[in-house]
Amino acid sequence: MSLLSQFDPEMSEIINNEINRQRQGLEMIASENFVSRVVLEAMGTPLTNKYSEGYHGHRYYRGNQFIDDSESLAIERAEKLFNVHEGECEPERIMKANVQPHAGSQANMAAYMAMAKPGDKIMAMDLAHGGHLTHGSPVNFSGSLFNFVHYGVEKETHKLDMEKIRTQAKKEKPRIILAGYTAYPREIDFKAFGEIAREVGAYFMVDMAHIAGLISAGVHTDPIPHADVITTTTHKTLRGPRGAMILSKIEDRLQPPSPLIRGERQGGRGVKSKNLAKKVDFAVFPGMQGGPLDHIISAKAVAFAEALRPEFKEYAKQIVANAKALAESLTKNNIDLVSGGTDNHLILADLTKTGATGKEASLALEEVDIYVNKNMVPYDTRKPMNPSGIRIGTPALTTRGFNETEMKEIGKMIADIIHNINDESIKEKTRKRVKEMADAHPLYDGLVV
Ligand code: DSN
Repeated sequence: MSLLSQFDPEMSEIINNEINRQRQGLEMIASENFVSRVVLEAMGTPLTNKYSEGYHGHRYYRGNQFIDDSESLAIERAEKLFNVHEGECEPERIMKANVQPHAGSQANMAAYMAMAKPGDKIMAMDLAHGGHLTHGSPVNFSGSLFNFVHYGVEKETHKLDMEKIRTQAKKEKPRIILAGYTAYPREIDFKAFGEIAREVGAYFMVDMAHIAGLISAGVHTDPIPHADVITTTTHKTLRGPRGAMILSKIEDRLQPPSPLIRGERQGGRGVKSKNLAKKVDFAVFPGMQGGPLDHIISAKAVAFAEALRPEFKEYAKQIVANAKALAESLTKNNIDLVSGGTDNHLILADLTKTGATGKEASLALEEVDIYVNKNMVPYDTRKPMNPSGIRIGTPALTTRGFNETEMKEIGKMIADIIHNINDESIKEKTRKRVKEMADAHPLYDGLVV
């Protein structure tokens, strides 16, 4: 029996229930994944006990010699993984990692604060077209503090038209142009974005949270040469612990007049240098966060070590191969896909023609232990809480070892449920098959807490 189950059987039972839910179902939420046992182990250590505000060699509290080692190792591995360097190398790859952000939202907030001041204009993708809450939604800090203008995908193709984005950027003259999305199934042209940003005198920021693992493995175009600041969560395709990190160019192309960074709100203290990475560091701490989550930072380092191994490249390739197989099967089974398919790890299905809404479909799929999320589709006529689409992803099942043949079968099962949303016999049959498939790919074998 674990110590936890002896001390707190009530919580132990809840956690074990969740572990079993993850084991027994098909996890197809595009932003979710399963960390390895070694990452799990690293997350649960006494490193959680330490306060370590500041950075290596500049901490506010004593006793941080090993925390310095852990954070430095995480930074070193992050920089190796994305092939960036703090010193001598091609200028477009001179970047520095900050591994302290607790989550993607904090990473984005710090990035905005490092490059802009409240009220400045930021141009990003519309949430309804695949953007993120922190990309300027009015209900989020980003939309309240900054003046966001949004671009979207084309009505016919559901793809980005870079010429239209160029025209809009020239008209809007934003301080930051942001690319990187939560529900865009296509390759992003980072080079074109970078050129546009330079043409209009804007910073180019990338939020690569969804595709970081694909980028690190060379399965998606690399934003590094083009972007000034890149944020990412660490728990999606990167398959690390829940958290985030930021890669920042050391050279600040535009030297922004940010009051926070200039220190006007910090009693005259702050970062006045032309070093953008230092401004980002300052925006994370003390700008945004207090003590870093040191146990999570150590687990990020472990996950980066895993992602540096050759098998991770195979994993990333398989994520995309699985998504393509799934897309093909859904299409064959009369489910419309936004943009007609996928280049990455996710698929956005437009269910309008099926008669089911995204909410109904996600609930029906949950009944058979397949987990997806309801999602707006571009130009959706429905509301966010009951939109027309669902988003489906392959990173988690690929971690469990699912292949293209199984993805094709899963595509048919998903389509059958959606086309027969109230048919209990189909649900019963599907539930059984889901269990067989899940059992064939054991997860956290033997783990009980
Ligand atoms: N919630 C994440 C997603 O599902 O895309 C983004 O933060």
